[in-house]
Amino acid sequence: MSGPFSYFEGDDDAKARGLFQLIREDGTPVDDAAIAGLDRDLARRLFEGMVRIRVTDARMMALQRQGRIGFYGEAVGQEAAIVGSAAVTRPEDWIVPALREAGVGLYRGLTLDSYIAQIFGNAGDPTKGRQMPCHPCDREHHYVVMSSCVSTQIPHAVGIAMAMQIKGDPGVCFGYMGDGGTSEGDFHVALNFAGVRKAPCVLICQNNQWAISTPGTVQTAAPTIALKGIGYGVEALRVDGNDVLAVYHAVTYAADKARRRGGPTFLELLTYRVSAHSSSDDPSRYRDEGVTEVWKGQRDPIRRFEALLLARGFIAPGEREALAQQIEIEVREAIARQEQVGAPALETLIDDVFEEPTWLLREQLAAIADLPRAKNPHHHG
Ligand SMILES: Cc1ncc(C[n+]2csc(CCOP(=O)(O)OP(=O)(O)O)c2C)c(N)n1
Ligand SMILES: [Mg+2]
Repeated sequence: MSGPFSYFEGDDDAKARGLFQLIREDGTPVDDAAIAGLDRDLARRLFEGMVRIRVTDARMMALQRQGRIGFYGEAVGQEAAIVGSAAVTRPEDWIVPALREAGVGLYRGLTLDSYIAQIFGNAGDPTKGRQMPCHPCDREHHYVVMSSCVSTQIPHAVGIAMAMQIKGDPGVCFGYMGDGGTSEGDFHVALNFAGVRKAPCVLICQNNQWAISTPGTVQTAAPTIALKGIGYGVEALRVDGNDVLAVYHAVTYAADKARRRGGPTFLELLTYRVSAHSSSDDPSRYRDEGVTEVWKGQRDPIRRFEALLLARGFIAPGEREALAQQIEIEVREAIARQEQVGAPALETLIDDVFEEPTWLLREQLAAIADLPRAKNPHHHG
């Protein structure tokens, strides 16, 4: 094999230190032949998925600044890593997200209404208002709610994959993490189990180079995050996470292997957290925002793919703007609907603890029933 795809035939070290890329920063292909067969419908779906995340995030952040929701975490600049991997998943697979993968859920069928209901913590929230905003879940589409504790998602993902293996379930489990997550003990336990048990999982690290205010340079002494997989006998790939086609092909390689029960793969998708960590953060306090501007501008993943699609005639000039406008209408309509929905019924507070609420829970519920309630059920002071 020649061209960029020969990367997959490299030795372990070369794959974990290299950087698989199909589209250059300016939108030109690294190798014309390598993307000659690009499917127009797939390309348009990837593009649409990325624009959807960008528009939704901007709208929700505005809502937070207006005081209408308590908290929000954006994924600006990471859309290629999110959508490029989401597009590989199949309905039978399970997804265990970390902080910034709501776009994977949306791509798989999580509705905007359910996503926004969770952020409001209203009666339509499948988690009954018990989680912070930005913890969506979708049982129907096998999208597990994010566990807030960094890195706990990885043993969850590997454990689900092991269960699928034992039960003879044909799917694959996709587990996500951030660069910060790879410094926690759970990461090492999970990778070890994945390697030993050949768990059918695809473990994806979105290396956005920041863990709140901790930069990648002090996160690890390993030359790359991908290299950490090798010690556990897990094949590791390092990919340009702002190149949606590179992500799509690398994750396809990993998922195909897991579907053949050929073992797990650990992917480092190199990207950048262009936004603040969350609506509670101000990154100008701890980093050079001049660097951010570079990632926000010339390295923007949507701009890069848009240039390629325009050159191929897969989208028309102005189509991105029209698409963004259409999505913004959908998001605004979903917000308008969900903002009207009231808080979850007070009785739901004691659901799901025991099969039948105990006398103690019922007594506590009765004791709080007459207390005044906040108008906005999810307003974090
Ligand atoms: C065990 C644990 N420690 C600390 C935190 C607080 N915290 C939330 S997100 C975060 C950083 C996560 O960084 P990374 O894994 O790189 O993900 P990113 O935010 O960049 O997507 C920290 C320290 C937490 N949620 N859980
Ligand atoms: Mg990070």
